[in-house]
Amino acid sequence: MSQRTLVLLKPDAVRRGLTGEIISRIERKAGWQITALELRDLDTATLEQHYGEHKGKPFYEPLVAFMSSGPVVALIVEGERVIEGVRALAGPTDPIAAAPGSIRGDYGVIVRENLIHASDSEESAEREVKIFFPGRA
Ligand code: RTP
Ligand code: MG
Repeated sequence: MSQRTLVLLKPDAVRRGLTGEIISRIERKAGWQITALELRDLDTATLEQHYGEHKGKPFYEPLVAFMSSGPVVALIVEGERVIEGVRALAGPTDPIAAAPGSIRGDYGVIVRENLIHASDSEESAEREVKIFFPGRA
């Protein structure tokens, strides 16, 4: 089933020069297409919308501070089972628990600075595409 997903390469990925490497892994998957790609700074209002489900949790404030600490690369990726697929490429939230070979497992150490966000369901994907690329809604 063809789907679309919203991917963010977080400020740590941009600062460390890992965006090309991460985008390459996504591009190499058969049949997936990057249909939007933009480097941008995120303001607090955008992050409140995006991470609203985590508001009130202890990691929320430091997460918003981290996500506004530098530019991110926002992408829409489309293709077969791409929602589950990009999350599989990313690995679990905690990079130390993520298997080597996954993006977080290969490059991450800190839970917050885990390099990549990818939508976790079709509902999240549609909601997040509207936040980052309103013209594609
Ligand atoms: P994401 O939403 O960024 O794709 O990541 P995820 O689904 O794997 O993780 P989620 O539970 O939605 O958490 C969102 C982001 O918050 C940071 N986080 N820090 N205990 C902590 O310090 C903690 N827990 C989560 C991570 O950056 C995580 O990706
Ligand atoms: Mg999440």
